[in-house]
Amino acid sequence: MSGPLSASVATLCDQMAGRTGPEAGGQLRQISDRLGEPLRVAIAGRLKAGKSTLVNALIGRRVAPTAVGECTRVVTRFRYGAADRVDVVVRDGRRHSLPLDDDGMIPQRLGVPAGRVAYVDVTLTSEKLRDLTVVDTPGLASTDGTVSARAEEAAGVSGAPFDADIDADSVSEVAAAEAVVYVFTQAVRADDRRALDAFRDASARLASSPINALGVFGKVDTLVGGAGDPWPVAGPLAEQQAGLLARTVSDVVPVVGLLAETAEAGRLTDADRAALRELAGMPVGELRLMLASVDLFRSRPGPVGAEQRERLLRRLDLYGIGFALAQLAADPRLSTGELVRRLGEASGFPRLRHTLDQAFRWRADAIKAGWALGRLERMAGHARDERDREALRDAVERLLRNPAYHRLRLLDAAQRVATGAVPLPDGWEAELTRLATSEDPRWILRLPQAGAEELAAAAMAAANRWRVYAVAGAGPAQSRVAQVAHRGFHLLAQQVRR
Ligand SMILES: Nc1nc2c(ncn2[C@@H]2O[C@H](COP(=O)(O)OP(=O)(O)OP(=O)(O)O)[C@@H](O)[C@H]2O)c(=O)[nH]1
Ligand SMILES: [Mg+2]
Repeated sequence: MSGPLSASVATLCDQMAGRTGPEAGGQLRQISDRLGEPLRVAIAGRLKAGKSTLVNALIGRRVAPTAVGECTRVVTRFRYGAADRVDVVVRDGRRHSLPLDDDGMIPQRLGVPAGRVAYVDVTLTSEKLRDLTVVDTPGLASTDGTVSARAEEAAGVSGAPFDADIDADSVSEVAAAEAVVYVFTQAVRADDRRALDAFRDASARLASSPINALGVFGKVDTLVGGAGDPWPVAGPLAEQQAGLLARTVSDVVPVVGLLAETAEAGRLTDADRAALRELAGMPVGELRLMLASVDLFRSRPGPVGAEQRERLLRRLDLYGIGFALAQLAADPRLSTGELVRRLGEASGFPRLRHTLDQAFRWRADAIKAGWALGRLERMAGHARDERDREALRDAVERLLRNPAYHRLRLLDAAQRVATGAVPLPDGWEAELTRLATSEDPRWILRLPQAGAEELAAAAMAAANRWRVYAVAGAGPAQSRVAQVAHRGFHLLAQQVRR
């Protein structure tokens, strides 16, 4: 399922692999294999931020342990496969296979001390993984915790905010991700920002930037007390956070991860619905008391037993329970399926999914092709055999002459602008970002109704503006960016005329 850019780089790698020496050939085949895989997204964030819960929601199955007291200690990769299977990859490269446990989850005991595990490789038959590989990571330590010197050396980074016992193999497994979702709760703190910066340095294949990083404001249901509606607070807060993090993430999406997991993984049963229905029949004043706190929910007299109440708390927490009760009070005949659908909507997850699709999956092709070209360029510089080096250099140059590859240059330019490395006036920056991150000319040019002729004219006008800016505008860095944008709009004009 790879896009046109990665496909042509893969073809190139395969062709070259037949012509170069065995060492370069092996590396080329590795790059090519990797290009055929789905985009990898790493989920990062502080301890107990709700990362694994979100991973389960993305997979659509509850496979990653999230219970109280169970923290993720090793990097875990979830990818699509023909059968469910858990492979523990040990630091020496050996693999031990394990079955999922009785609940269909990764067993807590891996049979190998966590310190010897490089990462856990989980393949699942989940359809949702067909075009997205998800990497769950251990919680980031506060900024004083750093990777061991050995790990830093291996990953070529320093000051990455992992716990000291995270080893080099885990770090490089995270570093293999092309995109990052950073989960935080409450307001972003200064050390969150440092942690995210360091994580991106350790992880992003492209230079780190808003192009391949997304923020998730998690557990928003805990922002307000009891079963109160968090959204009036969560929305504006997330927007503020997005402003603060504009140079780091493309957007900040608020979610109730727990509800997303429950809805996406189908964890609510008819029996749960029946229990909720009974609770919904209680006198309003009594219900209000019950939903005021977790302790009160457990201890107030009422129709549903203690065990069932715990079940509901674990799946919905107070906001979810209150939301479900309100739905059932308004329509007592609501089916379990419809209730789950509404809970999913209330979790904010659909927006996260949509943003992931927009922001990452569409860019996946360019992100991966860019990564592969970077690898090829490095090989062209370092391959042992002189002839291999030359052949690789030629091949990369030929590829880059293809107009389609201009998108990589655009993405690179947009990234430098988005991170603040090359400052541009606001309007110009926004226009460049639209051009680099979309293929919809109407959206790029902000002419939703326009026909081909009008779009072509607007693209040419934009191309000219950028050319003028490149010549007369600002410093040399801006000028280089402007030239890339100029050519991009020129190509866009040709594309809409065709
Ligand atoms: N109320 C509420 N609880 C949540 C939410 N998301 C996760 N939790 C709970 O928070 C606890 C921690 O969640 P995890 O998903 O394990 O967090 P994590 O970031 O993976 O934790 P570590 O791997 O230990 O760093 C679990 O008990 C979850 O059920 C949420 O949106 N709302
Ligand atoms: Mg976890």
